[in-house]
Amino acid sequence: MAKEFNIQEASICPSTIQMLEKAKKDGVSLAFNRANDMSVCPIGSVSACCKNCSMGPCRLSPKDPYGKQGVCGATIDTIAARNFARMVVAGAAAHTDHGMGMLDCFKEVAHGKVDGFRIKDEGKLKFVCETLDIPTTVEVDGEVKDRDIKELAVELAEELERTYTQVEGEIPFAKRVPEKTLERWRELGIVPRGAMRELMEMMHRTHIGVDQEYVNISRQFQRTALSDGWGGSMVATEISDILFGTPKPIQAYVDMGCLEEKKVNVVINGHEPIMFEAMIDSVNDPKMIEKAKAAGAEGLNLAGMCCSGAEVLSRHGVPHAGNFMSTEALLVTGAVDVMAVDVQCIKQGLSPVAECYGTPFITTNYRAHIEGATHIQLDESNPRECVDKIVELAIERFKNRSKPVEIPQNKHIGIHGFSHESITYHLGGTFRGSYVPLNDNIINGRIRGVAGVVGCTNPRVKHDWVHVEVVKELIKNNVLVVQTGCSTIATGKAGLLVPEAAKFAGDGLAEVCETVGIPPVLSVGSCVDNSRILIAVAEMANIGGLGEKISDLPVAGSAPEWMSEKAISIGQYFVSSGVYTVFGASFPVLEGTKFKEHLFKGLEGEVGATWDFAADPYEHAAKMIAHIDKKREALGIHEKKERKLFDMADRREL
Ligand code: NFS
Repeated sequence: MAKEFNIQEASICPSTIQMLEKAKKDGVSLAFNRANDMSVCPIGSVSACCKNCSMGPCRLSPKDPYGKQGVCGATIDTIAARNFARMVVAGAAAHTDHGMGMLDCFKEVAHGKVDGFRIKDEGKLKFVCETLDIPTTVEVDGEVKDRDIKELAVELAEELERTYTQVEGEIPFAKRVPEKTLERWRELGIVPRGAMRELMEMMHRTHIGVDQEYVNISRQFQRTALSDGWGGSMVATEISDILFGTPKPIQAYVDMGCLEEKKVNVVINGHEPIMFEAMIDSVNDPKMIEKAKAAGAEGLNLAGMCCSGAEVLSRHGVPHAGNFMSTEALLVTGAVDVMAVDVQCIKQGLSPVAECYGTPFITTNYRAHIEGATHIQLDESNPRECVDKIVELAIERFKNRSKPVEIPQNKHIGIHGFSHESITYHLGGTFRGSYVPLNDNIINGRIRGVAGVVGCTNPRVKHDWVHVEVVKELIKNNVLVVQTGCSTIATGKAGLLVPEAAKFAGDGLAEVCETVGIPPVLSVGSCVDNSRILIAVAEMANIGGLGEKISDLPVAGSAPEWMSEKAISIGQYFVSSGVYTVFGASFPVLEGTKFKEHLFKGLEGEVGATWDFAADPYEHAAKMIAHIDKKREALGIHEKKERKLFDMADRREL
């Protein structure tokens, strides 16, 4: 019999709760209800089963993990390490395929084959070229001239393609890894070659009868995860910046109150920015606005969800309607006139919910069809054709709205769009833009350390609550927080992304925030933009004063409500880069096994950082703070030193 479901305990998001109540009245079931009705498998949840061949599937006993082996003789450590490795592969593949898609689009743009897009940020193009030793100037008759932008773009695309395809040698962005960290990776043999090779080799090694020693398996899944963080994800971020503009701090709204009853509401959910960027053009096209008005609407209203939404929220300030666990709930408003999706984190459950509320549900990417959805393929050389059709369907639905509309009236302003470049500017000013002031404030103790809090939401925990409590604890203890994806939306709804949130911060962090005018929690974009956090920590290590390796820094990572395989890949590339990382919700490896011990302790001896786990948000934050303090002590900066804090006026004077 199904367990009773307590809606009030499911989330701290008032909009999501309101829509769960409405869904109940409407007789509609959402992922929250399905999670309540489905018990977690006690064997699968700790990775004590293997279905890699047909001699099984084999189930070991979580109570006595070494009491039994699989039919082939595989031990719990081999089985759990192989399962973990395959999670890394799936997550890394998602990010690298996304990055490769962006690169394909960039190549077409560079060769002038796409009408809809152009190189928007030439400065960023040059910057990326410079970091990869691609010359941006040329000497002609003794005179130094800038190289042609198109020529640079073609050369950069060719260089970045190695991130995926190269058979031997280090991926291009390995050049951005601090020297001492890179040296360690070389000693361990985990500097990634092309992602395709790493993913292929990892799948091979987890096949029945190949790699059956968990430490050796873990070397390859570290290499695979690094090919995501410093490879596929980083390419996705950098190319998106070049094509669509590098984010700068911008005010924008989050939450379901972004929907407007009298306008045609177009909602985009997914991950790649290409369709979303074309949609921005479409909803701003006077012809399309006219069509909406002719249908009786006041205009067109565009909102994002999940990571697609987080990316354009950061880049352009497009309102964001909710994170992963609010996607079905948003449809329950009856106000969504179309939901268009591309790839990743798109629940199949959206399809029947959309049908209940008469909302056209449109897939646009050949990789991701969904039963019950209408597929309109996006052609990158002419993206407007697809998105204009989607807007027309939305206008049609608006005209014939037959379901009652109930929009939760909640929306929250916040500052989004902190990129590595804008953090440099904000903390250092244009005149001496660098991470020196950040490092200085860490050394003098005003800022205790930096934490990246990222990742999904998950119906197995109280939605948004763990994110918000972890972040509040961190800032209260003077830890500056940087955020991406669903986590940013949770804290945005809690009002933590405004400078006034400094009142929740400890004295030192509050003073820095007030002086430079930033919130204590910085929103840096989508999940692939976790690469921005890697670039930031690399820069902190390179600037000096806080050790030489990333693992020397007083920093920590966290995914409090993770659920996807991408989160495991992200966690692993954070750890292998040298960032101690705590996961919440659950951890997919059995307690008391040698493999778990390796992830939680053994990796310290390899890469200087480990995984950790705490479901309780306060314990979770306490572990991160304790780690930051341990690093401060090792650096000899645990005693507070007074230093002059430079404000804008001081900087001008300088
Ligand atoms: Ni990332 Fe999880 Fe998905 Fe984005 Fe949200 S669920 S790992 S945060 S939308 S990718």
